[in-house]
Amino acid sequence: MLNTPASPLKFPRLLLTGAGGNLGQELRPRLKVYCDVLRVSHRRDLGSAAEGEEVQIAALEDADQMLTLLDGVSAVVHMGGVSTEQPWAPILAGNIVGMVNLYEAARLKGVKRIVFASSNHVTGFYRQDEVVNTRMPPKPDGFYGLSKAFGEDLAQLYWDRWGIETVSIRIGSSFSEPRDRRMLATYLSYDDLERVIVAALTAPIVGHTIIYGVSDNQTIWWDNSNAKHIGYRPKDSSDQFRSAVEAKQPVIDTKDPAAIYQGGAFVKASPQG
Ligand code: 15L
Repeated sequence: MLNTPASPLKFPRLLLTGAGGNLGQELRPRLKVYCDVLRVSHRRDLGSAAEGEEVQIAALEDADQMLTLLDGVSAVVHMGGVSTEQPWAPILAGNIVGMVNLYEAARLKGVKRIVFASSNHVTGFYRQDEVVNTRMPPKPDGFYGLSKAFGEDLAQLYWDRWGIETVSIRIGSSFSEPRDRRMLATYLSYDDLERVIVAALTAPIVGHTIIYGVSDNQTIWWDNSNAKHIGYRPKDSSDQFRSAVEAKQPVIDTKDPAAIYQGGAFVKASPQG
């Protein structure tokens, strides 16, 4: 966790969706410092509220629950929804219907800033020998990446039409450490995850901005130069893990699609589970 003093911009009530997921659990204690009240939500029980928290159970595909969830909220960090390749039905419910419900609720309740956990899998079918910037067309590597591309387009629509601002963060691989050779390029430390989210929440003007959530790794496939106005400066890197990862995985099969494309194993995952 960052040793951050009180944020210059403190939200009266910040909503964190998907608070029970892997990254949601990591962010829950970290985001508290940036708001007076942190409302945490998930589709299942989250336990009792800590000091300064409100716990609210809500399913993304339930429009009424989402409307209640957004009531009185100043900004949203949307980590909810399906976060891996899965059959179409759960992706449709969580990432398509759920996104529409979230943005409709934001419009009806007057919420003006959303930070959307998009994914690098929006561009997973670019090759690992290409550097992709945020204005290049999407090349999703499965239903999951496709649903995140939809989420970004939806965010653009709600900005153009209703002035709701979004930063879509195409998160790389946010774990405690990189797990394989691919993640040496895609790694996002938890502290840098917090940094990019806080920058996205607090940048004064964002419209709809797309940014890759990635640490300052030696090898990198993503160019964030179109998103410099967000003010995100990664401070961590996968480099300290490089020799251990390379020793664990000394050989790469360069004919394997997982080694050719940026999405890694996602490009081969069966959408039917
Ligand atoms: C993602 O979008 C997933 O949510 C996460 O589980 C990782 O697999 C990550 O991408 C990745 O690309 O490593």
